[in-house]
Amino acid sequence: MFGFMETPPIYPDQASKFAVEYDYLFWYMSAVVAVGGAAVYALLIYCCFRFAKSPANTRPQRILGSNKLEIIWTVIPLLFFLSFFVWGARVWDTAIGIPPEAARREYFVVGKQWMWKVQDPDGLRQINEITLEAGVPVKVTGTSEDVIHDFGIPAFRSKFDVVPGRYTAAWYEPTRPGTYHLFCDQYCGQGHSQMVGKVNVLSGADYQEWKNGTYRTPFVNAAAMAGKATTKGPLDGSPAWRGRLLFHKLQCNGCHFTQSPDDPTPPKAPSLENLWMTKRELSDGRTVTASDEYLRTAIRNPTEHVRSGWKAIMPAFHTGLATELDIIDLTAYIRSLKPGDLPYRNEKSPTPIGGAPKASQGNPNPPAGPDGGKK
Ligand code: HEC
Ligand SMILES: [Cu+2]
Repeated sequence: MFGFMETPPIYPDQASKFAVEYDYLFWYMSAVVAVGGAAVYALLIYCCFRFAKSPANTRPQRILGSNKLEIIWTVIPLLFFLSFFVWGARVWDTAIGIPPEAARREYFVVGKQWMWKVQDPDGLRQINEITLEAGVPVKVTGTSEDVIHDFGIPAFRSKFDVVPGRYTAAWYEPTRPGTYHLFCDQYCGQGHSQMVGKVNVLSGADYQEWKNGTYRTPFVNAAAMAGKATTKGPLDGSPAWRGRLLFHKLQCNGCHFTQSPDDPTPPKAPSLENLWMTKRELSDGRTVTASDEYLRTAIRNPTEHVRSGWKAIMPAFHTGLATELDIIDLTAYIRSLKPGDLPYRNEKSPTPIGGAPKASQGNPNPPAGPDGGKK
């Protein structure tokens, strides 16, 4: 209905199963209150005129109660209030009763002045961001490192307090892919208003890419609207992230690197950005597609296909140096590389989430808070 960064709408998106259920109750209560209120005011205005002082009638008649009226105006509202109670209790029951299939996919969130740290069921970590698969129910368990915060997602009609010293939980079944607001809904100090983030709901295929660390977000956000790149490094814990560790450990960036502004050395090897599934021209005249198979051979046995215009100086990384699982991780990392992602030559260790800026661009999401979110 509304873009992510536009003025928050009065009526937020309905992006979870529960949101729909909740809204029915909300509109039912609003309708009853509106109709009831209108009836009371209509009666009030009617009586003002009907029983107004007039020359013919200066003293109103004395009325000494009416059991019929008393019963009507007690029982009818009571029935409505009881319907609020029964319906409300059922919706509440849905909200707090975590179904077993949701409990099997448990996310952890930790609130901290003033940021959200999120870890998904497979250990991938994000800051001020939670990524969910559409149609898959999940449980979210939370706690706090300092004061009481509240993990609130209006599009899911869900919020729950995270409390230092104990675990609290909620569950969602997101229904619509998209990006939604995440708020801290409990005033928690000076930086409270900056304790906001994004909820990314991805469809199945995109979600798998995301898990590998190779998914690049087309999510609409401030940076995208300003025409700036929205890319980020792979997620901590993902195959691509492990691949990045190996890329440094095996010193691939001794040859494949981004030329840094304060180091004139030109790269000794082709850039690996935007490489996956593109056509590669080889020195023997063939043109091949850079599939996973191609990448594996390029690492295991580089002389089998040498890029035209480059010397065959790349060492073969045999099984003693890189296991098959290592190659899968390296491949995931290469697949994830978009312009600006290839590290500098002298870059030693990869940057963890919420950490230092990347090689070629400033950190698009500077962590909030005076401590720079380093903890
Ligand atoms: C000594 C320098 C050097 C090192 C170290 C090195 N490479 Fe290479 N690499 C090259 C050169 C030069 C080429 C281009 C010639 C060729 O295709 O063999 C290349 C080609 C590649 C290609 C194919 C690129 C394309 O454009 O199709 C991939 C993929 C690759 N390297 C990955 C890696 C990985 C992963 C590592 C670390 C495990 C690594 N390289 C380490 C020099 C190096
Ligand atoms: Cu907070």
